[in-house]
Amino acid sequence: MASVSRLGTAALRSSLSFSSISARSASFNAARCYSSAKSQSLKERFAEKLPEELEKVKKLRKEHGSKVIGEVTLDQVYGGARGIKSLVWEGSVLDSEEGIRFRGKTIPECQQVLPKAPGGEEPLPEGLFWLLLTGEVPTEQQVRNLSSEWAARSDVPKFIEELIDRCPSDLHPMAQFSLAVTALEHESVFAKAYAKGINKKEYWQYTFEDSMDLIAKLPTIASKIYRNVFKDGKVAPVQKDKDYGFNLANQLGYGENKDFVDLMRLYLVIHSDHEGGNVSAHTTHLVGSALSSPMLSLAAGLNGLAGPLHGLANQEVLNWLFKMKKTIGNDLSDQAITDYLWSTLNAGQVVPGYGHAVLRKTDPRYVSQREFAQRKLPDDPMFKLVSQVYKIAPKVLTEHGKTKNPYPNVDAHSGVLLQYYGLTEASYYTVLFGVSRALGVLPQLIIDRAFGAPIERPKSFSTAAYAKLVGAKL
Ligand code: CMX
Repeated sequence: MASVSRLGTAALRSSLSFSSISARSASFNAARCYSSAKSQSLKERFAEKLPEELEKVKKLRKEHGSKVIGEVTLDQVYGGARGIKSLVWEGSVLDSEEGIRFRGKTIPECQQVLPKAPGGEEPLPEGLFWLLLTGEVPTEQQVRNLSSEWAARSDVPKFIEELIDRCPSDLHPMAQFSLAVTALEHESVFAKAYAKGINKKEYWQYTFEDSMDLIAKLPTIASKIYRNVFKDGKVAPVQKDKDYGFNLANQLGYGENKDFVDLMRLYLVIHSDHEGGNVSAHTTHLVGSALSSPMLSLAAGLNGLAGPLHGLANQEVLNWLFKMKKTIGNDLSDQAITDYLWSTLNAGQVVPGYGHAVLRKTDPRYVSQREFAQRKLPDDPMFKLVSQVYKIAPKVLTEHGKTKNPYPNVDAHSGVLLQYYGLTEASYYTVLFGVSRALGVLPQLIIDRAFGAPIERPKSFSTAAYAKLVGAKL
């Protein structure tokens, strides 16, 4: 509802008494002027829908709040909480057979209905962000306005650039990324307003502003890290009339290549959200539940994404493929690949890019990247290698008999696409995943604050206490 949004803006303005906030008002005003275009802004649309969404939850809880929705076994408790229903995540739901749906839409459906850049073939991440936050497909105009708004908010404080400059080049890019996002706390309007004292009902509005600022600044921060560690340290300025995916590609240094720009758009869309239980999403949500700012919450999530069993797997996949190539040379025969897979498994290591905690089929995010490769780089030798592994690995992993899902996940494919376009530095890949993940976890953080989600606090027991609970003697 526009009136809620106006109220929020007024409340926001009245709280802008800190010097660091007022220094940013120019960027806020710039952002506001884009949303004053005829179509409703994202914040206005979210505010308008909010009372209805709150009412749905209230009704559901009033009528069914005491219903039992599952049981928990001791094995689940010791098994990483697999399958325990205990989180609310509005943006996406993951089906073990079908894969991810963003607000009910599959990846191919999103590719079809979300607005594209002029001349572009892939959906714009701006549209996905809108969809995740509101549940609605935005108009072309709304997406263009969002591109402009993010570009208008993109300036990165000088001290953040200096902080990145001071990092040793052998500090992992994900550690640099997390450090820079943490330091953006300095810009958090949520943290400043909270310190001053605000009504709970306004939390989401400050969370929204922080999330928009944060997302807007990520391409420059991510590119600064890339250019510092691997190139000449120089980063192109954000082009204010261009979309988010273009700017990320361009700031990395690959804006000239139209296909790479489109790949970035696709990449940002498909890596964004994978429901709430994965480490990066859950961590962001958990830390946010303590009312830590979006900056601190996202940074915590990024630290989880940096683990090799999660987002870092895309780096691991590429390194693993190169090691394989070194061992088997040009022999891509079924036998050579089978032998290499077994050598990995017999060494007690996981096959990176394969398996999933929820999925039991090939990840549709893998499929969309494979289809991109089939269209754009069908003869690339690394793509051929990835395809050959896809043919063999599920059989070997099934025979190995441990993993519940012998099929590839998103990380099994992303690296070879980036390699093809010249972005060969595998240790950087998870940073791109992190930029995308922000687009998925921040909408939920805004929703959490709008819904008044409480601080999260599941119950733990010691082994002795569990034994007592199940009537066992140890
Ligand atoms: N290679 C070898 N063994 C595997 C395996 C793989 N790719 N995937 C699972 N297993 C093993 C597990 O290590 C586990 O072994 P133990 O019983 O000895 O501990 C067993 O199979 C059962 O695991 P699971 O229930 O099938 O899988 P989990 O839910 O525990 O773990 C995941 C899921 C993704 C961590 C795991 O499949 C894995 O380590 N895959 C490789 C790393 C990877 O690709 N991660 C990226 C996931 C996507 C993302 O988050 O970005």
